[in-house]
Amino acid sequence: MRALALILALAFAVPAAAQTSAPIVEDAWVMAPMPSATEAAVYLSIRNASGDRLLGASCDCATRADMHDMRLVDGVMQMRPMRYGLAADENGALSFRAGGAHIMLVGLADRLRPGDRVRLRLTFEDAGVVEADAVVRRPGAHQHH
Ligand SMILES: [Cu+2]
Repeated sequence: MRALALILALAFAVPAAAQTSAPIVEDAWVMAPMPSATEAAVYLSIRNASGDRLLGASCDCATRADMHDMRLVDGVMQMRPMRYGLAADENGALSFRAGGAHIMLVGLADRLRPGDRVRLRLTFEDAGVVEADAVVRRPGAHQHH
């Protein structure tokens, strides 16, 4: 009986251990858009030690959540679409920082004002859906520490 209990304990321990390596979303924030804007950029970092791939994102606050990169073209920063499917970098992290890659909320349902919160759903290949709240902030109000 004791051996059986041990086997059962081990059998249940494995999925629990796998869950602890699920990606963790940190410092999620939305850059407050202009009043007439229909899009807003989200920045966040994802601790992603297992190298899980980010397959997509969504928010009830917008029609779509696309992924964009920034690129300097003839001295002007331009956004260009990125494909989902990114895995973690060599440090186990995925970063979307102001001035760089971001998740673009397209087709905002309501005007977003500083202090508002939106709930993001990030879909990973292994971990499935991971939810995170993002606070709306003015550009420049976010001090990185
Ligand atoms: Cu964008």
